[in-house]
This record gives sequence, structure tokens and C-alpha cells, in this order.
Amino acid sequence: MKMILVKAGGSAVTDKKKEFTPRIDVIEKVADQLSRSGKQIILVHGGGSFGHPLAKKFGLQHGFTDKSQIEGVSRTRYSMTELNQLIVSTFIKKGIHAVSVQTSACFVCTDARISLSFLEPVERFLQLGCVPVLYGDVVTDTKMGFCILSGDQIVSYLARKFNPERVIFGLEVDGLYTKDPVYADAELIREVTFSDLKSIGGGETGDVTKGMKGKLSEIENMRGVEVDLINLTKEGTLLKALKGDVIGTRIR
Ligand code: IP8
Repeated sequence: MKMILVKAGGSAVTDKKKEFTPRIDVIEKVADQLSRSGKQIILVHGGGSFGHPLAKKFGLQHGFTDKSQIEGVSRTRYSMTELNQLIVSTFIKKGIHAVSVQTSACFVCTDARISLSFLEPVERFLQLGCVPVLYGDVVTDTKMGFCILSGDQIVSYLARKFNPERVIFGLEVDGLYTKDPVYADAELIREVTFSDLKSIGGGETGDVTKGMKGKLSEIENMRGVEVDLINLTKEGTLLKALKGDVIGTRIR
């Protein structure tokens, strides 16, 4: 069976307006749908209010510039572990055999791009029938000292390594829009080709990893795989997408 890669966006699984605040209802909804799908899954979640405010406060996206940032490296790493634990424990309560995989222990970057990885545990846990759960994180970088590795870059990397059946990005909006969905005339795009992605703006989110623009540039690296963008906060969307229905935006 081919596996499905799911990215649970930080803006869907946390309250971006309140630091360190999870959206338990969304996390439980995700868990329910994953457990009902019967699919093999690798899940990657974002940082949301557990990652981005701290990363921004200490300027972690710029890499090492000053010793005072190291406190931020440690605190951000710890905070991401807390969010990950919460997600994994919710999954386990719902009967999913989730296994946390610490991102900074299996990826090293060079200029904020993955240059080294150790994914054998991910592959082997998957073969055992577990659901590996990775996350956007602060990782070491051979040039910058450290950097922020987004969950989106991890998904794009895993998609190229593991050739999944499909990739699903769970957001807090319905999909990809013709412009930032804060504008009333923004329209939801149902289907788009990889070649047309460049012409779409998408909108900013204030994330250190560049929000929708950053996401689209990672998606561009996944040509050949079917990619769905869906609203993770709505009832039943993930289960439908896992079964192959077009719920939000399909990119192919
Ligand atoms: O939310 C970034 O991951 P993303 C994680 O997937 C941190 O961009 C630590 C800010």
C-alpha cells in the first residue's frame, strides 16, 4: 500500500493569535479521521503559536548572529516538542499508533535547505504499521549554525523520497485562492497545474517560513505527485481527501 503524506498546518492545529495555545478540537478531528481512513500515513505538523512567535523573537530564521539567540534555539525546540507530544498523545488516545520522530535528530540543513537526512527510522516505523509524526523545527545548519526547517520543506523532501499516493496540506482556509483570502473578491481555485502555481500570490501569514508563498514554492518541488489543499478545521474534509475526493484545491 502506498502511503499518504499529511501536513497539519500550524494555523489549523494551534490558535495563532494566542501563544502556546493548541486547537484541541481540530487535533481530535484530525485524529478521528485518520483512524477511520485505514490508510498508511506520515504526518508532519507545523509550529503555529508554539513555534513562530518564539522563532521571530530570537530571529532564528536568520541563523546564528548572536549568542543571545541560543536561548531561543533551546526554547523553540522544547516548545515544538510540547506541541508534538500533545498531538501524538491525542492520536494514541484515538487508537492511532503514532510515533514521534524528532526532526532535528534526522535532518541537517545547509543555508536553510535539507542537505543531510537520516530517514531509515521513519521508513521502518511505517513498515511496522506506525504513523510517524514529524514537525517543523529549529535544526542545525552547516552554514548558518541553525535555521528554521518548515514542515512544508519536510513534506516536499519526504514526497520526493517516498513517492506517496498523494500529499494533503491541511490549512485553516478552504484551499488556494486567486489572492489573499482576506480580500472579498478572492476566489477559491479548485484545480491548478504545477506550471500555473508561480502566478498565484496566495497571501502572507506572518510566519517566519513565509506562509502561503513559502508553501507554494515547496509544492513546486513535488511535481508528479497529486497535492490537495484542504480546510482542516472543517468537519470530514480530511477523510474525504484521504479517499481521493477534491475538497479544496487540487494541484497536479
Ligand atoms: O509552521 C516552522 O514550521 P512551519 C516551525 O511548518 C517553527 O513553517 C519552529 C517555527
